[in-house]
Amino acid sequence: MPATDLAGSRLLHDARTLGVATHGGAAPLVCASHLPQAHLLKGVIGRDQPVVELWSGRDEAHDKIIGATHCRFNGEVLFATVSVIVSDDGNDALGAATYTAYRSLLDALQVTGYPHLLRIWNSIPGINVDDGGLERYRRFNLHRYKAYAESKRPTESGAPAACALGSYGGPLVLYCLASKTPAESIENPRQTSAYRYPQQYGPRAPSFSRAALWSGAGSDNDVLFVSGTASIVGHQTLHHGNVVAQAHETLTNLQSVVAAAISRGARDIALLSDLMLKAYMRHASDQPLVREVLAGHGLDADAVLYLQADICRADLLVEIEAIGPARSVEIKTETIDTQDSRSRSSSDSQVLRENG
Ligand code: 3EB
Repeated sequence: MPATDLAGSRLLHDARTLGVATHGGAAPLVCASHLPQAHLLKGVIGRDQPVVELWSGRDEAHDKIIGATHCRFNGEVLFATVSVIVSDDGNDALGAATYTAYRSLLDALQVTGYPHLLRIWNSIPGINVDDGGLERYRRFNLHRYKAYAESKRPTESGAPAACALGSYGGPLVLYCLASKTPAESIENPRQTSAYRYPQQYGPRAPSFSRAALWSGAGSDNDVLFVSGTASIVGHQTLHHGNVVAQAHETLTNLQSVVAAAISRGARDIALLSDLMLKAYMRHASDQPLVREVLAGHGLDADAVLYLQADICRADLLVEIEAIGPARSVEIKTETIDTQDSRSRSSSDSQVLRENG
């Protein structure tokens, strides 16, 4: 089966569309070469079809390829993606790919004039694999830090919201949102800032903020990007082997970081239920349990996108990220039928907020 043909999808051809991330599916979308596409090899749980996560803004966007990075921007925000093949020569190949990808991405943000990284998604093949005595995720942290530092980017407060999940092979894939104006970094009082994790988690602590609160160019555009959040209190993983308890602890952490954002002046956000969630789990068979915990917290469990992926600490079973509400950027997820070359995008699209 060749790549999906979405020629009929109005959204892909709307000039305001910034880019897409495709979850699952054999290949990227063929008829959207103007759009940056992050093709992610994760399992989509509970749906038969791949899911397309589509980002759009309020204004017409234009795309540009700079080195290995494909960008699309609208004067206010930029969506970009870069993929780098991880060679199998065993000689810190993942570290080298991380450095190459980050340098390419950061150079592209500089050249296009959108220097402020707001949110970045990292998809790392074999994230928990031991690579010559050091786990791949720990090698990733070393080289992400190096690229940020050499590009004179913040590695502590001011670093973007992020997540780092495994994939089942394929290249290292990054996709991000960046802007002309900076976001405010938010930390979680229940958790040690990731950039202060002690050495037991690797020689270089991870460079990300627990959340980024961005006000856009206008005065009415608050959007909160909450990083991948897990069952970590202080710097320690809690509830080993217990996915239900990990999901509860994760939600307590999410509530805590959202409360921190509200105390810093986030507008239009009162509760975690105002945000859109994506849940990653190590074992697809845990999804009903995670779903039940979400519903038990009063969240709309049917609206959550559930993906199977390895998580950056081998003892974590679940990780949840959140975003919203947004006026200046909008995210929709659609199920795409790859069996139907005439494009049947289903109607279960989630719209955080209408444009304008
Ligand atoms: C944690 O809290 C879980 O390395 O970019 C979450 C979000 C995690 C982002 C990253 C890692 C990252 O440490 C793992």
